[in-house]
Order: sequence, then C-alpha cells, then structure tokens
Amino acid sequence: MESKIRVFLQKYRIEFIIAALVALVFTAHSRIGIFVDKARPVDYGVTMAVLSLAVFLVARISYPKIYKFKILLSGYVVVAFIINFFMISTETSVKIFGLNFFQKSMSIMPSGNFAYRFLFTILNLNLLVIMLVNAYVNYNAGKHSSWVAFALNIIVYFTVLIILPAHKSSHFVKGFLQTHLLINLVITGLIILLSFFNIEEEHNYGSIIVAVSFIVFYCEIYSQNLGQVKFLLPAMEVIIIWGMFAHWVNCLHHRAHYDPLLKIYNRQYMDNIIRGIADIRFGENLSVMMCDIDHFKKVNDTYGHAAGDAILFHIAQIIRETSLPEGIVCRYGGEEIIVFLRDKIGNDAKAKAEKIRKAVKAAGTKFKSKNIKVTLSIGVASTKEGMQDVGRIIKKADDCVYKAKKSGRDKVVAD
Ligand code: GH3
Ligand code: MG
Ligand code: MG
Repeated sequence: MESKIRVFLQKYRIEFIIAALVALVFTAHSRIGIFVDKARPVDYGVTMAVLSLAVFLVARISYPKIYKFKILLSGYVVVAFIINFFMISTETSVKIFGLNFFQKSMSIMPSGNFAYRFLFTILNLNLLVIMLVNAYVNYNAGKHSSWVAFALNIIVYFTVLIILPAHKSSHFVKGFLQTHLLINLVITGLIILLSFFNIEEEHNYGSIIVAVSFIVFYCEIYSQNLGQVKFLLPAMEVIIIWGMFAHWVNCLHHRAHYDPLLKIYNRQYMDNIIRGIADIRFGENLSVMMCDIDHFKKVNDTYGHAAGDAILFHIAQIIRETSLPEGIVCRYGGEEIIVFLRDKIGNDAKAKAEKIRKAVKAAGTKFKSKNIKVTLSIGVASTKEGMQDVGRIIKKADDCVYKAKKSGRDKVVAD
C-alpha cells in the first residue's frame, strides 16, 4: 500500500498543486491584494502582457516539436481569458461601433460581479474540456481547433455580456448567481477525478490543470476582491508556463524511448527496464505478457503493408489501454508486444491477458473502408522475485506463446 502511494506520488506531479495552494494561502492571509490593487495599471498591464505572450509562445513553439494538443489548447484558452479579463477590468472605456461597453462599470454590477464570476466559470469549463479532449489529434486539426477555441472564448463571453440586458433581472444571471458555486465545485471536482486517469501516457499534464483549476475556483469565489484576483492571475500564468516546460522536457525525454510507428515504448526502453535503469519501479510481484499477432504475414499479404501498419498501431493502442494502470507496454520485435505487469501474478495476470485477447478479438481496424480483424496469442509468466527474475519469465512467456500458436492461436497460455 505504502509503495503504491509512493509510485502514485512519483507519477502525479504534486508540485504544481502545492505551488497553487501556496499561492492561494499566501493571497488569503496577506495584504498582497491591497498592494496589487494599488499598483499602477500600466505596470500591471505590462506584467500580464509579457506573461501572456510567454504562455502563447511556449504553447505555439512546443506544438510542432512535441505535438501536444492539450498544451496548445491550454495556452490559447488562457490567453483568450486574459484578453477577456482586461476588457472588463480596464479603467478606460473602449468605444466599439459607438458603444461604450468595455468599461469597468460594466463589470461592477449590483448583481454581484456576474461578469467576473461568469468569466472564471468559462475558464474552468475550458480546463475541463482540456482534460476530456483526445491527446492524439491530427496536427492541423489541433492547430485549427485551438484557434477556434480561442475565438469562441472571446465571442461567446462578450455575446452573453452584451445580450443580457439590465443584468440584474435576467433569468440567466439570476440562475447563474444562485448556482455558480455548485457549478464550479462540480467542474473542479471532475477535473481532479479525471487527473487520476491516464497519468503515464499524459506525463500527467492533468495535475497542472488541477493546479490552475484551484486558482480559478478561488478567483471565482472571491471575485469581488479584485486585488487578490489580480495577484493570482500572474501566479496562474507562471504555473502554466512552468507546467508546459516540464511537460515539454518530459515528452522529449520519452520520445527517445518511443516506437514511432506503434507509439509505445521501444526495445531500447525495454532493455532499460530489464537493467533497472528506467524510471519505473516494480515490486516483488511481477508478470510478463508476450503478445504476438496471429497470421500477421497473411494480413500483410492480403491487405498490403500499409494496412498491416495501421492494424499494428491499433492493436498496440488496445493493448496499452487494456493494460492500464499496472501494465508497461513495449514493442518487443516486429509484431510482438511485451507487457510488464506490476503487482499482478498468477491468475490475476492471466485474467488481464484474457481481457486483452478479447478486446483485440472484438475490435476491428478500419482501413480504406474495410474492417480488418486479427487475433492475438499471449504467453504469460509470473515471478515473486521482482526484476532480478525477469529474464527467466520473459523466456517462459515466449515459450507460452509458442504453445498458444501450436494449440490453435487466439489463446492465452500461462506458465
Ligand atoms: P503466427 O504469429 O500466427 O505464427 O504468424 P505470423 O504470420 O504472425 O508469423 P510471424 O510472427 O513469424 O510473422 C511476423 C510478420 O509480421 C512478419 C512481418 O511481415 C510482419 N511485420 C513485422 N513488423 C511489421 C511492421 O512493422 N509492419 C507490418 N505491416 N508488418 C510487420
Ligand atoms: Mg511474431
Ligand atoms: Mg505473429
């Protein structure tokens, strides 16, 4: 149990959340809010502009290098939020089409800071979307949707502000102000919950979003205290920039260990695991599953090598997803994939292998309007002696695959 918690804390990047909490406690218990509120608007504006530009640039520059849609999207929505914030908090009114609507008086309404509360709630909602979107999207699709999200954030926000007449009496405003706390509680709660999943494959970008959501939540509740909010916004941006960089470095580090076709760990990383120099800790109880696609040569011959590649990628993803959270998945050779299972031995490991076999059998890979199905043969071997015994169980799992093939394929054989 204790080692499980340790493993979890290693993976879960708690430092971002601690940083956010420190910023919140400091803000709540110091007079920093009053101090910031008295700062010259120009100084504050310049600070925020520089930080926002940095958020935008880190998001933009990292994207072609690591293809992380979530980073790009978070950069864009945060900058859109900052633009919105300055539009409603600026002292001077801005005339657009002869209308004076971007002025401070607009946001300080008798209805209890609707404009600010609504703005923070939208940002929180954006963070939830970032948690939910697919991490792997097409390069251009990712670029375009980030711009769309950016524009939507500004357009939707001001549309709501402009079309809501006499804010105080509007049903929407009333309803929102009655439920805003609950809404944000649910959103932040969901973000925390979602951050516990897919920790490894995301290098836990989720914990960064949780940290930001805490700050957003606080700002939403205490939005009437503009000085505190104004102090927390740059703090939030610093956390985001730090998080993006940490994520970027992590991705580059992992890239060296990834198979470019299958998007799982490569053989070199498997060797690192075996030699105990990978950043993964296994306990005493450990299993190995060796997966080999059945009659894959025939698939290549029938549908072509490109179809074979697409299937191989898809099968690797199924194995990776089904192996979570205990399984570490590496490409062993051509169409052979090895899974290291932490804390699962004997029948538990065999059950996991069965789950993988069934998932692969049930799924088909779409390729040029064809739905191609394949099956897996899996060999499983376990040990209670940890990594020092791994060489022996890999050999055993390999022998088990051979037995599975001989006895008709589409089977799990355990030692
Ligand atoms: P079985 O395992 O059921 O005995 O039959 P098999 O046809 O799968 O036999 P084997 O495992 O010996 O063959 C592996 C084949 O996988 C050979 C090769 O054409 C194919 N293969 C290996 N790597 C790749 C790859 O990266 N892409 C594609 N398309 N095919 C690959
Ligand atoms: Mg093979
Ligand atoms: Mg095969």
